[in-house]
Amino acid sequence: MKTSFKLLVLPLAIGALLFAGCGGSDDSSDNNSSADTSTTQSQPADNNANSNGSEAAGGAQTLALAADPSGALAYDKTELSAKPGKVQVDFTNDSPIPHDVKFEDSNGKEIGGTDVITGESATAEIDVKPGTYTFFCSVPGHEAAGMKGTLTVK
Ligand SMILES: [Cu+2]
Repeated sequence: MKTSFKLLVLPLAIGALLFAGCGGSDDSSDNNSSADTSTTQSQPADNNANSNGSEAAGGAQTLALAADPSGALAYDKTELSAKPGKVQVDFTNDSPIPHDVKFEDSNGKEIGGTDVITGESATAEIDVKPGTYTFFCSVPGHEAAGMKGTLTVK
């Protein structure tokens, strides 16, 4: 009785392990594919990230950056990081001082940025490759006062 019980249980246990393993990998691939198709229109969302708002599917990345809300000439971060590709930067300036954020590549060429805003938010879209970029506020004197930082892409 004991022996036959073990013989019965062991294959079941192995089967359960195999099944769990399959289930795990199925889950992760399900997540990936459902992220691509869950929006009502099953187009790649890269170009529609703006109009569709909250759901950033596929490779869309969003970074958040804010100016010091009390009016200091500073961002809340001096370092940002992203993966290569399109990056949406949500910039918030809740202070009474006008600010923007501009991005430059390592050659000093501007690749994108926001308008100068006061007491509101703005969005910049940039397309980046692996490397180091700088960001700064273009309002005169602000970058020199410390409104600047580094965006690392890898
Ligand atoms: Cu500024």
